[in-house]
Amino acid sequence: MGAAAVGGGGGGERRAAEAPPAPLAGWLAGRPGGPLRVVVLSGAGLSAGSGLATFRGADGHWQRYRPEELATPQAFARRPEVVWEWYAARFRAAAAAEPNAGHREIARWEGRFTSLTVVTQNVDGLHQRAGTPDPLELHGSLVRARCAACGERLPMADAVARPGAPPRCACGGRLRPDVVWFGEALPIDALSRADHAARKADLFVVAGTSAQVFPAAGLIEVAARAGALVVEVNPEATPFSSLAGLRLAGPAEVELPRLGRWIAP
Ligand code: BV8
Ligand code: ZN
Repeated sequence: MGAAAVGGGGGGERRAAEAPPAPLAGWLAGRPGGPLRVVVLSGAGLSAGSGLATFRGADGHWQRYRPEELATPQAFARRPEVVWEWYAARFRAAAAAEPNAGHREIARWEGRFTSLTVVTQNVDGLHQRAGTPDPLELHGSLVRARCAACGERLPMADAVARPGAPPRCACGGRLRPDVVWFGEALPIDALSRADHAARKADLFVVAGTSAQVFPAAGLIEVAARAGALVVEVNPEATPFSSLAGLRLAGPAEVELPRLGRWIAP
């Protein structure tokens, strides 16, 4: 399916009666009052508007560090202090950040559709702080730490307040962020619920992800093959842009509220 690209909504948010772009208008017209199962897949770009660095952008984390240097179990085994300090700094940045208009718009969609499933690769907890009650966190959460030995979980805020880099669990094991590193399995329950929702989706909104990390990115194809209208919200094109029926080529904090005026007025 060819994507219709609709660029930068800057300032457009004040035009109350802006008509939806053709692919969305036709799609909405074909579903008067029908079931609308909506899935949102979010990535680091959604939190860029909250001041948090993305991974692969010009100022992204991976410009300074290679993923395998920091986001793998091997890196933690080799350089636990460096890895811990990197995540502790990211935790502090996330805790100091506020959800933006993109997170808030997704939270506003709760209860507006037959179903809404929010699937995120983000570990920053901003969806929940914006009011989304139960996002499926495919890559875990930076808001929690867990013991690498016994699996005990605790709030990251408590872990970073303890001495040591990394601090130790009562069992003697090292504490680590409760995130999913490269080569580690995703939480099976969250992944299977996300996969199920993608297969059933009528509308699949992909916001702020470069769609390069799997299996999360594969959900876009699952939804498109199952017949969902894919809407991609991202200033840059991605490897999955060709599956999008509609591209909103601007920042999520502008484009998601714009999309919301069409699908959940
Ligand atoms: C696994 C940890 C198996 C937490 C992260 C298939 C093909 C090829 C490779 C694989 C494959 N399947 C699996 C793999 C291997 C690997 C993988 O995907 N490799 C890729 C890189 C080739 N996957 C794994 O290892 C996964 N595990 O498969 O396990 C298994 C099974 C059983 C038993 C054992 C093992 C685990 C993947 C988890 C990786 N964890 N990090 C952390 O530190 O945060 S990945 C990292 O990338 C982040 O966590 C993030 O969540 C994820 C995705 O990044 P994005 O969110 O997309 O961010 P990015 O910077 O890339 O892009 C930002 C985008 O935003 C850009 O497009 C930009 O244009 C846009 N943007 C910017 N500003 C805005 C904006 N958009 C909107 N608005 C704005 N304002
Ligand atoms: Zn322990």
